Amino acid sequence: MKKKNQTLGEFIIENQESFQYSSGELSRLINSIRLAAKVVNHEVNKAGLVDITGSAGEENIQGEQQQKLDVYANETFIQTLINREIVCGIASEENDNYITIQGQNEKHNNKYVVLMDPLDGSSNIDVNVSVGTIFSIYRRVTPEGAPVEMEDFLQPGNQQVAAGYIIYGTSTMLVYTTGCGVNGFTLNPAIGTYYLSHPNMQFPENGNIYSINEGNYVHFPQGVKDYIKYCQAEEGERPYTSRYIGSLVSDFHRNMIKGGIYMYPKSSKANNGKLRLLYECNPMAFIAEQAGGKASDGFQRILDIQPSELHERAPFFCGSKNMVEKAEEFMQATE
Ligand code: AHM
Ligand code: MG
Repeated sequence: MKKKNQTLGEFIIENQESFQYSSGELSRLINSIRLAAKVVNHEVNKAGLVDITGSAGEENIQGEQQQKLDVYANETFIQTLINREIVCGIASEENDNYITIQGQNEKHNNKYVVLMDPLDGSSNIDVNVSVGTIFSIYRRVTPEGAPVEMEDFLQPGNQQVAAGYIIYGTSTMLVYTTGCGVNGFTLNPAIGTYYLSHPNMQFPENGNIYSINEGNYVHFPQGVKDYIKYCQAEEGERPYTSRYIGSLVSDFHRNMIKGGIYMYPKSSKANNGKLRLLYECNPMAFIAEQAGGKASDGFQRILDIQPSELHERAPFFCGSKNMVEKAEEFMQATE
Protein backbone atom coordinates (compact mmCIF):
# COMPACT_ATOMS: atom_id res chain seq x y z
CA MET A 1 0.00 0.00 0.00
CA LYS A 2 1.23 3.51 -0.79
CA LYS A 3 2.41 5.22 2.37
CA LYS A 4 1.79 8.91 2.60
CA ASN A 5 4.81 11.07 1.82
CA GLN A 6 7.23 8.16 1.56
CA THR A 7 10.63 9.40 0.42
CA LEU A 8 12.99 7.61 -1.93
CA GLY A 9 15.46 7.17 0.93
CA GLU A 10 12.81 5.44 3.06
CA PHE A 11 11.67 3.34 0.11
CA ILE A 12 15.21 2.13 -0.60
CA ILE A 13 15.76 1.06 3.02
CA GLU A 14 12.37 -0.62 3.25
CA ASN A 15 12.82 -2.58 0.03
CA GLN A 16 16.47 -3.50 0.48
CA GLU A 17 15.61 -6.89 1.99
CA SER A 18 13.45 -7.92 -0.97
CA PHE A 19 16.44 -7.64 -3.28
CA GLN A 20 18.08 -10.99 -3.92
CA TYR A 21 21.63 -9.96 -3.04
CA SER A 22 20.80 -7.63 -0.19
CA SER A 23 24.25 -6.57 0.98
CA GLY A 24 23.24 -2.92 0.85
CA GLU A 25 25.61 -2.16 -2.03
CA LEU A 26 22.87 -1.76 -4.58
CA SER A 27 20.99 0.55 -2.22
CA ARG A 28 24.09 2.69 -1.82
CA LEU A 29 24.50 2.72 -5.57
CA ILE A 30 20.93 3.92 -6.17
CA ASN A 31 21.51 6.51 -3.45
CA SER A 32 24.53 7.85 -5.33
CA ILE A 33 22.53 8.10 -8.54
CA ARG A 34 19.78 9.95 -6.70
CA LEU A 35 22.36 12.44 -5.39
CA ALA A 36 24.10 12.98 -8.74
CA ALA A 37 20.71 13.47 -10.38
CA LYS A 38 19.94 16.32 -7.99
CA VAL A 39 23.19 18.05 -8.89
CA VAL A 40 22.55 17.61 -12.62
CA ASN A 41 18.96 18.74 -12.21
CA HIS A 42 20.15 21.96 -10.61
CA GLU A 43 22.46 22.64 -13.55
CA VAL A 44 19.90 21.67 -16.23
CA ASN A 45 17.38 24.06 -14.67
CA LYS A 46 19.81 26.93 -15.15
CA ALA A 47 20.36 26.15 -18.84
CA GLY A 48 18.04 28.96 -19.95
CA LEU A 49 20.33 31.48 -18.30
CA VAL A 50 23.20 30.88 -20.72
CA ASP A 51 22.99 34.41 -22.08
CA ILE A 52 23.58 35.63 -18.59
CA THR A 53 26.12 33.09 -17.35
CA GLY A 54 27.82 32.39 -20.69
CA SER A 55 27.34 29.44 -23.04
CA ALA A 56 29.40 26.28 -23.37
CA GLY A 57 33.02 26.92 -24.24
CA GLU A 58 32.90 30.54 -23.02
CA GLU A 59 34.37 31.83 -19.81
CA ASN A 60 31.96 32.80 -17.06
CA ILE A 61 32.27 35.80 -14.83
CA GLN A 62 34.66 33.99 -12.48
CA GLY A 63 36.91 33.20 -15.43
CA GLU A 64 35.89 29.50 -15.42
CA GLN A 65 35.12 27.68 -18.65
CA GLN A 66 31.40 26.88 -19.05
CA GLN A 67 30.87 23.22 -19.74
CA LYS A 68 28.40 21.61 -22.08
CA LEU A 69 25.64 20.09 -19.98
CA ASP A 70 26.14 16.56 -21.27
CA VAL A 71 29.81 16.72 -20.33
CA TYR A 72 28.87 18.16 -16.95
CA ALA A 73 26.29 15.41 -16.35
CA ASN A 74 28.78 12.73 -17.36
CA GLU A 75 31.43 14.01 -14.97
CA THR A 76 28.93 14.43 -12.15
CA PHE A 77 27.61 10.87 -12.35
CA ILE A 78 31.07 9.36 -12.77
CA GLN A 79 32.62 11.39 -9.96
CA THR A 80 29.75 10.67 -7.57
CA LEU A 81 30.08 6.93 -8.19
CA ILE A 82 33.89 7.00 -7.93
CA ASN A 83 33.83 8.98 -4.68
CA ARG A 84 31.56 6.44 -3.03
CA GLU A 85 33.65 3.49 -4.25
CA ILE A 86 30.63 1.32 -4.88
CA VAL A 87 31.06 0.23 -8.49
CA CYS A 88 33.93 -1.50 -10.26
CA GLY A 89 33.32 0.01 -13.68
CA ILE A 90 31.32 2.56 -15.64
CA ALA A 91 30.49 2.75 -19.34
CA SER A 92 28.96 5.94 -20.70
CA GLU A 93 27.70 7.26 -24.02
CA GLU A 94 30.18 10.09 -23.53
CA ASN A 95 33.27 7.85 -23.21
CA ASP A 96 34.71 5.65 -25.96
CA ASN A 97 35.98 3.07 -23.46
CA TYR A 98 34.73 1.87 -20.12
CA ILE A 99 36.26 3.23 -16.92
CA THR A 100 37.80 0.89 -14.34
CA ILE A 101 37.30 1.78 -10.66
CA GLN A 102 39.61 0.21 -8.12
CA GLY A 103 37.35 0.55 -5.07
CA GLN A 104 38.37 0.49 -1.43
CA ASN A 105 42.09 -0.14 -0.84
CA GLU A 106 42.44 -0.63 -4.61
CA LYS A 107 41.15 -4.17 -4.23
CA HIS A 108 38.66 -4.19 -7.12
CA ASN A 109 36.15 -5.81 -4.81
CA ASN A 110 32.97 -4.01 -5.81
CA LYS A 111 30.37 -6.09 -7.61
CA TYR A 112 28.46 -3.74 -9.85
CA VAL A 113 29.02 -2.08 -13.19
CA VAL A 114 26.96 0.88 -14.38
CA LEU A 115 26.20 1.74 -17.99
CA MET A 116 24.60 5.10 -18.66
CA ASP A 117 23.57 7.83 -20.99
CA PRO A 118 24.19 10.80 -18.69
CA LEU A 119 22.09 13.31 -20.63
CA ASP A 120 19.95 11.84 -23.37
CA GLY A 121 18.24 14.13 -25.85
CA SER A 122 20.62 16.96 -25.01
CA SER A 123 19.87 18.75 -28.28
CA ASN A 124 16.53 19.62 -26.62
CA ILE A 125 18.16 21.71 -23.91
CA ASP A 126 18.57 24.81 -26.08
CA VAL A 127 14.81 24.90 -26.62
CA ASN A 128 13.76 24.18 -23.03
CA VAL A 129 12.42 20.69 -23.70
CA SER A 130 12.79 17.79 -21.25
CA VAL A 131 15.91 15.63 -21.26
CA GLY A 132 16.85 12.59 -19.23
CA THR A 133 19.50 10.35 -17.72
CA ILE A 134 19.31 6.60 -18.34
CA PHE A 135 21.18 3.97 -16.30
CA SER A 136 21.59 0.22 -16.26
CA ILE A 137 23.24 -1.88 -13.52
CA TYR A 138 24.76 -5.38 -13.70
CA ARG A 139 26.79 -7.61 -11.43
CA ARG A 140 30.23 -8.18 -12.87
CA VAL A 141 30.76 -11.64 -14.36
CA THR A 142 34.55 -11.78 -13.99
CA PRO A 143 35.84 -12.57 -10.48
CA GLU A 144 36.26 -9.75 -7.96
CA GLY A 145 39.78 -8.80 -7.01
CA ALA A 146 40.93 -7.88 -10.52
CA PRO A 147 40.03 -4.98 -12.84
CA VAL A 148 36.74 -5.26 -14.75
CA GLU A 149 36.85 -6.54 -18.29
CA MET A 150 34.83 -5.86 -21.42
CA GLU A 151 32.68 -8.96 -20.83
CA ASP A 152 31.40 -7.41 -17.59
CA PHE A 153 29.73 -4.76 -19.75
CA LEU A 154 28.69 -6.89 -22.70
CA GLN A 155 25.94 -8.77 -20.89
CA PRO A 156 22.48 -9.25 -22.36
CA GLY A 157 19.78 -7.00 -20.86
CA ASN A 158 18.10 -9.96 -19.17
CA GLN A 159 21.00 -9.94 -16.68
CA GLN A 160 20.31 -6.40 -15.44
CA VAL A 161 19.79 -6.13 -11.71
CA ALA A 162 18.43 -2.61 -11.85
CA ALA A 163 17.69 0.11 -14.37
CA GLY A 164 16.13 3.52 -14.34
CA TYR A 165 15.88 7.00 -15.71
CA ILE A 166 15.68 10.53 -14.47
CA ILE A 167 13.46 12.92 -16.38
CA TYR A 168 14.29 16.59 -16.05
CA GLY A 169 10.84 17.84 -16.99
CA THR A 170 8.23 20.17 -15.61
CA SER A 171 8.96 18.12 -12.51
CA THR A 172 12.09 16.07 -12.06
CA MET A 173 11.40 12.39 -11.54
CA LEU A 174 13.47 9.32 -10.86
CA VAL A 175 11.88 6.10 -12.10
CA TYR A 176 13.58 2.76 -11.48
CA THR A 177 13.25 -0.97 -11.12
CA THR A 178 15.25 -3.64 -9.33
CA GLY A 179 13.16 -6.37 -10.93
CA CYS A 180 10.20 -6.06 -8.56
CA GLY A 181 8.03 -3.60 -10.48
CA VAL A 182 8.60 0.03 -11.37
CA ASN A 183 8.30 2.99 -9.01
CA GLY A 184 8.48 6.70 -9.76
CA PHE A 185 9.65 9.43 -7.37
CA THR A 186 9.15 13.16 -7.85
CA LEU A 187 11.72 15.66 -6.62
CA ASN A 188 10.57 18.49 -4.41
CA PRO A 189 13.32 20.92 -5.45
CA ALA A 190 12.70 23.25 -2.52
CA ILE A 191 13.94 20.67 -0.03
CA GLY A 192 15.84 18.32 -2.35
CA THR A 193 13.76 15.25 -1.48
CA TYR A 194 12.20 12.70 -3.84
CA TYR A 195 8.76 11.41 -2.87
CA LEU A 196 7.10 8.22 -4.07
CA SER A 197 4.53 9.73 -6.43
CA HIS A 198 4.00 6.86 -8.92
CA PRO A 199 4.03 3.50 -7.10
CA ASN A 200 3.92 0.31 -9.16
CA MET A 201 3.79 1.98 -12.59
CA GLN A 202 2.04 -0.03 -15.31
CA PHE A 203 2.03 0.30 -19.09
CA PRO A 204 -1.61 0.12 -20.24
CA GLU A 205 -1.89 -3.06 -22.34
CA ASN A 206 -3.31 -1.05 -25.22
CA GLY A 207 -2.65 2.54 -26.12
CA ASN A 208 -3.45 5.13 -28.72
CA ILE A 209 -0.17 7.04 -29.04
CA TYR A 210 2.56 6.22 -31.55
CA SER A 211 5.92 7.96 -31.32
CA ILE A 212 8.34 7.87 -34.23
CA ASN A 213 10.32 10.36 -36.30
CA GLU A 214 8.08 10.30 -39.36
CA GLY A 215 10.45 12.60 -41.19
CA ASN A 216 12.41 9.44 -41.92
CA TYR A 217 9.36 7.71 -43.41
CA VAL A 218 10.77 7.12 -46.89
CA HIS A 219 13.80 5.40 -45.36
CA PHE A 220 11.83 3.02 -43.15
CA PRO A 221 11.43 -0.70 -43.87
CA GLN A 222 8.09 -1.70 -45.41
CA GLY A 223 6.86 -3.23 -42.11
CA VAL A 224 7.23 0.11 -40.31
CA LYS A 225 5.53 2.00 -43.14
CA ASP A 226 2.64 -0.47 -43.00
CA TYR A 227 2.37 -0.17 -39.22
CA ILE A 228 2.29 3.64 -39.44
CA LYS A 229 -0.53 3.38 -41.99
CA TYR A 230 -2.33 1.00 -39.61
CA CYS A 231 -1.98 3.58 -36.79
CA GLN A 232 -3.45 6.25 -39.07
CA ALA A 233 -6.35 4.15 -40.40
CA GLU A 234 -9.93 5.18 -39.56
CA GLU A 235 -11.13 2.07 -37.74
CA GLY A 236 -12.25 1.21 -34.22
CA GLU A 237 -10.07 3.14 -31.74
CA ARG A 238 -7.93 4.43 -34.59
CA PRO A 239 -6.50 6.69 -35.89
CA TYR A 240 -4.03 6.85 -33.05
CA THR A 241 -2.43 10.09 -31.93
CA SER A 242 1.12 10.89 -33.03
CA ARG A 243 3.40 12.32 -30.33
CA TYR A 244 7.16 12.64 -30.71
CA ILE A 245 9.29 14.82 -28.49
CA GLY A 246 12.58 13.44 -29.78
CA SER A 247 13.72 12.81 -26.22
CA LEU A 248 13.54 9.08 -25.50
CA VAL A 249 13.01 9.38 -21.76
CA SER A 250 10.15 11.85 -22.17
CA ASP A 251 8.47 9.93 -24.99
CA PHE A 252 8.77 6.68 -23.04
CA HIS A 253 7.54 8.24 -19.79
CA ARG A 254 4.43 9.71 -21.42
CA ASN A 255 3.66 6.45 -23.21
CA MET A 256 4.05 4.41 -20.01
CA ILE A 257 1.52 6.62 -18.27
CA LYS A 258 -0.94 7.07 -21.14
CA GLY A 259 -0.42 3.95 -23.26
CA GLY A 260 1.58 4.04 -26.46
CA ILE A 261 4.49 2.76 -28.53
CA TYR A 262 7.90 4.33 -29.14
CA MET A 263 9.75 3.28 -32.29
CA TYR A 264 13.24 3.92 -33.59
CA PRO A 265 13.52 1.36 -36.39
CA LYS A 266 16.36 0.62 -38.73
CA SER A 267 16.27 2.63 -41.95
CA SER A 268 18.03 2.79 -45.28
CA LYS A 269 20.24 5.45 -43.66
CA ALA A 270 21.03 3.57 -40.43
CA ASN A 271 21.08 -0.19 -40.45
CA ASN A 272 20.44 -0.61 -36.72
CA GLY A 273 18.57 2.61 -36.07
CA LYS A 274 20.08 5.17 -33.74
CA LEU A 275 19.60 4.10 -30.15
CA ARG A 276 22.35 2.35 -28.23
CA LEU A 277 21.56 -1.13 -26.99
CA LEU A 278 23.47 -1.10 -23.71
CA TYR A 279 22.49 2.19 -22.12
CA GLU A 280 19.37 3.29 -24.00
CA CYS A 281 17.40 0.24 -25.21
CA ASN A 282 18.20 -2.31 -22.46
CA PRO A 283 17.36 -0.17 -19.42
CA MET A 284 14.16 1.13 -21.03
CA ALA A 285 13.25 -2.44 -22.09
CA PHE A 286 13.77 -3.72 -18.53
CA ILE A 287 11.56 -0.95 -17.13
CA ALA A 288 8.94 -1.56 -19.84
CA GLU A 289 8.74 -5.28 -19.08
CA GLN A 290 8.65 -4.68 -15.35
CA ALA A 291 5.69 -2.36 -15.97
CA GLY A 292 3.85 -4.96 -18.06
CA GLY A 293 4.96 -3.54 -21.41
CA LYS A 294 7.17 -4.99 -24.11
CA ALA A 295 10.40 -4.15 -25.98
CA SER A 296 11.53 -5.68 -29.23
CA ASP A 297 13.80 -4.99 -32.19
CA GLY A 298 10.88 -5.98 -34.40
CA PHE A 299 11.85 -9.65 -34.36
CA GLN A 300 13.21 -10.56 -30.95
CA ARG A 301 13.12 -9.46 -27.33
CA ILE A 302 15.58 -6.61 -26.76
CA LEU A 303 16.70 -8.11 -23.43
CA ASP A 304 17.83 -11.33 -25.12
CA ILE A 305 20.22 -9.70 -27.59
CA GLN A 306 23.84 -10.70 -26.89
CA PRO A 307 25.85 -7.46 -27.27
CA SER A 308 29.20 -7.52 -28.98
CA GLU A 309 30.24 -3.86 -28.69
CA LEU A 310 29.92 -1.20 -26.02
CA HIS A 311 28.27 1.39 -28.24
CA GLU A 312 26.28 -0.85 -30.59
CA ARG A 313 22.86 0.23 -31.79
CA ALA A 314 19.58 -1.65 -32.05
CA PRO A 315 16.21 -1.00 -33.67
CA PHE A 316 13.73 -0.30 -30.86
CA PHE A 317 9.98 -0.87 -30.53
CA CYS A 318 8.86 -0.35 -26.97
CA GLY A 319 5.65 0.29 -25.08
CA SER A 320 2.18 -1.10 -24.55
CA LYS A 321 2.27 -4.87 -25.03
CA ASN A 322 -0.47 -5.17 -27.66
CA MET A 323 0.91 -2.28 -29.71
CA VAL A 324 4.45 -3.72 -29.78
CA GLU A 325 3.07 -7.11 -30.77
CA LYS A 326 1.10 -5.51 -33.60
CA ALA A 327 4.20 -3.66 -34.85
CA GLU A 328 6.15 -6.96 -34.73
CA GLU A 329 3.42 -8.62 -36.84
CA PHE A 330 3.85 -5.96 -39.53
CA MET A 331 7.66 -6.21 -39.38
CA GLN A 332 7.66 -9.97 -39.66
CA ALA A 333 5.11 -10.01 -42.49
CA THR A 334 7.48 -8.17 -44.81
CA GLU A 335 10.87 -9.75 -44.10
P1 AHM B 1 21.30 11.31 -28.18
O1 AHM B 1 21.76 10.18 -27.28
O2 AHM B 1 22.37 11.76 -29.12
O3 AHM B 1 20.69 12.43 -27.39
O4 AHM B 1 20.18 10.68 -29.14
C1 AHM B 1 19.13 9.96 -28.60
C2 AHM B 1 17.85 10.69 -28.87
C3 AHM B 1 16.66 10.10 -28.18
O5 AHM B 1 16.42 10.70 -26.93
C4 AHM B 1 15.55 10.42 -29.13
O6 AHM B 1 14.46 9.58 -28.97
C5 AHM B 1 16.22 10.28 -30.46
O7 AHM B 1 17.58 10.56 -30.25
C6 AHM B 1 15.69 11.24 -31.46
O8 AHM B 1 16.34 11.06 -32.67
P2 AHM B 1 15.84 11.74 -34.01
O9 AHM B 1 16.12 13.18 -33.90
O10 AHM B 1 16.64 11.06 -35.10
O11 AHM B 1 14.36 11.43 -34.16
MG1 MG C 1 21.39 9.16 -25.90
